[in-house]
Amino acid sequence: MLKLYGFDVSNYYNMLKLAMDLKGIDYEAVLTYPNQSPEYLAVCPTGKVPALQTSDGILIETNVIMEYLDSLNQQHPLYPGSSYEQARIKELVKMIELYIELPARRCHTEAFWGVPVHEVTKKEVKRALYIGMQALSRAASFGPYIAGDKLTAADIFFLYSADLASSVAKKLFDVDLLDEAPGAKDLMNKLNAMPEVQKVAAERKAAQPAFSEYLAKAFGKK
Ligand SMILES: N[C@@H](CCC(=O)N[C@@H](CS)C(=O)NCC(=O)O)C(=O)O
Repeated sequence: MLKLYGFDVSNYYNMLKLAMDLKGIDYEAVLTYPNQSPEYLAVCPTGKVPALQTSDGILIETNVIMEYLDSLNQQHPLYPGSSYEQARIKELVKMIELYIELPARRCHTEAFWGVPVHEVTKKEVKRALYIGMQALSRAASFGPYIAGDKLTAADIFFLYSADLASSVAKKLFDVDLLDEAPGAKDLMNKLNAMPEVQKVAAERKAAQPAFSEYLAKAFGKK
């Protein structure tokens, strides 16, 4: 059986949990926080999560794992359509990761864990997030989903990346990032109303205390 390494508070991990649920793929969850222990580095070269153990070997990087999962069965295709349409979904996934997820991540410590980030970094991140969300607004359809009328991998990335980035923008800059992309809020609400998404959210909430303990050790505070 597939083994998924990660923890329920991780947004990248939750992307894969949702994908597996939608696609009806069974897996064993292996509770793992990111770490640089020799044991975990032997499994996952970066020490990050998620990582997926398959019968052929390990896979890392969420977008790569998502594409692998989608190749396993025909249930709820996450990259539907022609070669061009599939490439467009991958393009949108990449835009969300590079221009929304990664800039916001630079401010996670201050937004979520009370560990301050340099003012220059915050200034850069604020600008990058505006530009990133506006770029996504131009590239995406929001009709109602990111790539059109079907829920695809791009929506899963949007759900878990734009959500965290919006929290960062609200907490640190007091702005509503989703206002930069008409249709984004409606889509977020639509996705959050899905029972599969609510299940992931409930498990995330339940896992928060254990994650806080982990952070307390990692950063020396709660
Ligand atoms: N590019 C990786 C990023 C994964 C990632 O950053 N995961 C976080 C947890 S949500 C992590 O492991 N952080 C610890 C670290 O960066 O060392 C992916 O797509 O899977």
